[in-house]
Amino acid sequence: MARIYVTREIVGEALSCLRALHEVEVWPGPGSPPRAALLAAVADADGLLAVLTERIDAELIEAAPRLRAIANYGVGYDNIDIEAARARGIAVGNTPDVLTEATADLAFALLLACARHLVEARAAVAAGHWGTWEPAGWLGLDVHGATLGIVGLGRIGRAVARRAAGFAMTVLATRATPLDELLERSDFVSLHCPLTPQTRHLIDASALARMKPTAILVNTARGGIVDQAALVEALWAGRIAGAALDVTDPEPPRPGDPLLAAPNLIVLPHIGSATRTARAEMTAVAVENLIAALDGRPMPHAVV
Ligand code: 8YV
Repeated sequence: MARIYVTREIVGEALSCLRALHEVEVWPGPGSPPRAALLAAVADADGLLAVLTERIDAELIEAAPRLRAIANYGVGYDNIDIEAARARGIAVGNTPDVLTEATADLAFALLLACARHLVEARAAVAAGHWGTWEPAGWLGLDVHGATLGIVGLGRIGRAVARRAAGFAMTVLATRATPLDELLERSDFVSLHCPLTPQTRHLIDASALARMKPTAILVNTARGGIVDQAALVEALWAGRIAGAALDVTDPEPPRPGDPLLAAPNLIVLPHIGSATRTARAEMTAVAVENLIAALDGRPMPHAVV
């Protein structure tokens, strides 16, 4: 029987399968375990089930001499020092596929909401500012027939492209179209690449300057892909028409972060995979990864 530390209460039945086989401790919350508690908890752990808010770095790996398996609860794993895990022979797995459609749904919801001012319009109604029907009120952008640029045509990017086909959109993707050209031609730009040293601040001031002044940026990937200071400036200057972010850097933004005051911006609290089904399936995949690795088998969804 191995000892497994789970850094959050997670949804779904699958955790009971893990409990049947191993000794499982779950951080009770609220929020994530403080760093000191996490370092203490992994000291005698063989397996770790972590979410993106936990920094699994060389220090943590060193503090966990028995650790053999890390199951990340998510498809992105930029919170993990993969090289440090590899050097120690620790298996690392993620939860792809099961959250693809939920995340693509949210990307499209953000695109539509930003294009048609849904958030501001709803707030105006709630505040009693719906005077009368206005011919020139709340004018937004056409989504149907527009050009969508997808940065990162992986599983989620392709799922967004499938939705775009239903709206008769022209889809450009970084696989076939150079980024500069994609930014210049797109009415909507949606980010779906992982956060790596190469993609950090991929969307910086010069990238934003290439976008059409009528264009909208959607980010459901990782906050660090966008240079947020440059985005705030571009929004205030009207260099792009709007942005819709499910992810920020850091998460949440600190109180008083200029991002929160920027115009034509929607910010959501990282809910791309937040459907009951996706989250329960993520639990199942993370548990399968752990059980396999602790049993000496390859993880079904291994990244190391
Ligand atoms: C997860 C995500 O909810 O899968 C990812 O990479 O960003 C989200 O969908 C998150 O990672 C939970 O750890």
